[in-house]
Amino acid sequence: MIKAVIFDLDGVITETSHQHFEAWKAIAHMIGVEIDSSVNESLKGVSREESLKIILAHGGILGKYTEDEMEKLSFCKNEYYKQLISQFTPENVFEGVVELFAFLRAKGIKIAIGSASHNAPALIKAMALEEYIDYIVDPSEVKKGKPAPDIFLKAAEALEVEPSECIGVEDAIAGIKAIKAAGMYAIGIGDAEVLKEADIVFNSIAEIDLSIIT
Ligand code: B16
Ligand code: MG
Repeated sequence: MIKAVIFDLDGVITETSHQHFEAWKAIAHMIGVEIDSSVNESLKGVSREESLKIILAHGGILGKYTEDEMEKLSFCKNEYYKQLISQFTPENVFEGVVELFAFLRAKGIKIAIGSASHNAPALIKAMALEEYIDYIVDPSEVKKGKPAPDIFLKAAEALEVEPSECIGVEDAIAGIKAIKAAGMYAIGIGDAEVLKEADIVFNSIAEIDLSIIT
């Protein structure tokens, strides 16, 4: 019996990958690295620190910067990203999300956010979704990011449910791997070819077949 659904945020509830990309592109350009949308794909679901390392490796300059310098670059990226998402409103919520949340609430199924983003609470608030959410995982409280299962296991623990009683919803390969490693049922949102490790894939959240959940 399903007792909780744990949702990724970026790419599942709203689209922030464009804003993450714009912010990383600007920082990368500043240090002489150009990134395209294929690099952006590899950043989805990956922590800020790991994302910077992927960009530096892409530019062939991994190891050039000290930990301190990398922290400053990540800080600058986040400041720019925060500016870009400062205009987010309930209009930015993907179609079908509010209806799905209301359906889960009515069924007594708990809802958590299992995002790698430290900006998730601010976005949930800006999009007026707080009333539906029982728990938001703080990524700084878990040891390993996606594809490790930690974020999803933390959500299950906080909601006091077993992993086998949870469904995870993700748009990134790293996220699907994390859900499966946590021992949960994985719903992928996006391309079935890309998310082939998911138990089932839908094009969008609005297309989820609710009979899977109940
Ligand atoms: P922040 P998700 C992830 O969110 C993004 O997909 C990824 O691009 C980003 O680097 C990561 O959050 C960390 O975000 O810099 O805001 O802490 O897909 O796990 O919701
Ligand atoms: Mg995502």
